[in-house]
Amino acid sequence: MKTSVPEPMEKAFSKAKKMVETAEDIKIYSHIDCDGITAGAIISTMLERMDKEHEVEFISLDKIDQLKLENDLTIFSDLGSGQATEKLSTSSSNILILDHHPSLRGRDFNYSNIQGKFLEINPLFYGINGSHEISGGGMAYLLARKFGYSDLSWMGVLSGVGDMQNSLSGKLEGLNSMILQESIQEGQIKSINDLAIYGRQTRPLFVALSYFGDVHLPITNNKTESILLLNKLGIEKKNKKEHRKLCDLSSDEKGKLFSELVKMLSREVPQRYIKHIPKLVLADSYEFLNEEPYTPLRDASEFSTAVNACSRNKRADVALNILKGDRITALDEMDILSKDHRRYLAQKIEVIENEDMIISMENLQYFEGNGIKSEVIGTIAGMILSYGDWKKPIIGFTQISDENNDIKVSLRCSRLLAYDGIHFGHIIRNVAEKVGGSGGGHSVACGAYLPADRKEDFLKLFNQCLNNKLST
Ligand SMILES: [Mn+2]
Repeated sequence: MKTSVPEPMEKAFSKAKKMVETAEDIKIYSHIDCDGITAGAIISTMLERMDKEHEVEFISLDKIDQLKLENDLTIFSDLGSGQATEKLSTSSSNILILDHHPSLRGRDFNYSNIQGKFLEINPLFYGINGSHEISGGGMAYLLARKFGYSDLSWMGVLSGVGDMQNSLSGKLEGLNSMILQESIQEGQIKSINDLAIYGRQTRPLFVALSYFGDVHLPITNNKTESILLLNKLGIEKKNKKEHRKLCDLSSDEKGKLFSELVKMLSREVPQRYIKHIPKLVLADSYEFLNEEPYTPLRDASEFSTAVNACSRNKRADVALNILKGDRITALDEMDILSKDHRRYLAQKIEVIENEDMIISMENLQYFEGNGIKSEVIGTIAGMILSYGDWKKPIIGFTQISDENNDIKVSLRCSRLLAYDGIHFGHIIRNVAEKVGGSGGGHSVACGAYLPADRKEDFLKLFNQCLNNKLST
């Protein structure tokens, strides 16, 4: 795995730098998710420092085909590789793509028919994996770094975490780790090997523990059991009046909790998964030292959730302002959006759970998300997994939007299934294509779009594909 930028890739970034320097005005289209918004923030901050006229717009992938390019330079960030962006080129508008998703063109594409300048930089062209070695924000940072802005590296780290690039190994690897090191050198981040429990800075520990969901444990969705566990280990629940958070624990206390979680997990999982247990419990955490302790901005993983809360409520602008430094107005707005977001998720999950809406098939389980906003169907699938059978993947369905009754599908599963060698991102792509849709994504978190009437076929095929693949 490469932990420095290969020479030919550096050269491509040098060309990109020139394109930026010579452009009069620049438009940035970036993906509307945590990675894409952070990428947009990096590029926008960079251009602002250079006094370059520019505008950032966050879009979803299906909007790209209809774009009309009017600026000297258009930068596609965290998207553009998987779309026919070369068709948008005109003689007066140059295109720069900084993406990490699979490219339709590849490195040897013949650009001779394209009128303007067209430069696509994609890690896959240089043998670098785009799902765990570098994110869209990472690619944006590699450009900013060419201009000497290594203080933007913390956003490169945030985008890697937001894109779940560290989710399987528990740490940032490859070029992500290079970006992390630069950020540590800048004094912006502290990285520690930590317990893999979400909510380090803001959730009372017993609440955080109750969300442990990769494998169903007695503490899962059970705050009483979580409190009992802490009592048993002699871990204080409060500092004076405040509930303690994971970040308050001593390494001795974390050690006790680690051993206990490993013990509990060993009781629950089939033999062939046992060797993977430590990976479920340990992960590096990234703390932003310039942010206030006990706020969601202090921890990379909580920060990325807050950015997602904005984007899923179509308020990417709020997240952008925070990333660019607003800690006053935008922070209040983000707070409200996050609360609304959590409330919305909790309500939907309660309905699914109370009305027994999880339907089990031989190799998978699914639920009908009728009415759930398509932006959050994945988040809900991930949360609902802990109420179902963790040994099978869970699939959620919902309508794409009020105007479009095609189906959005999201799949989530325990990381144990991925450690066991299953890549659901690949499976869902194949199955979706067979029923006239499209799909893809990570091994444990992926999705697809399907024609409105093909849900049953999709389920049947998917279930068949998994025959003999899961441990029971
Ligand atoms: Mn991305």
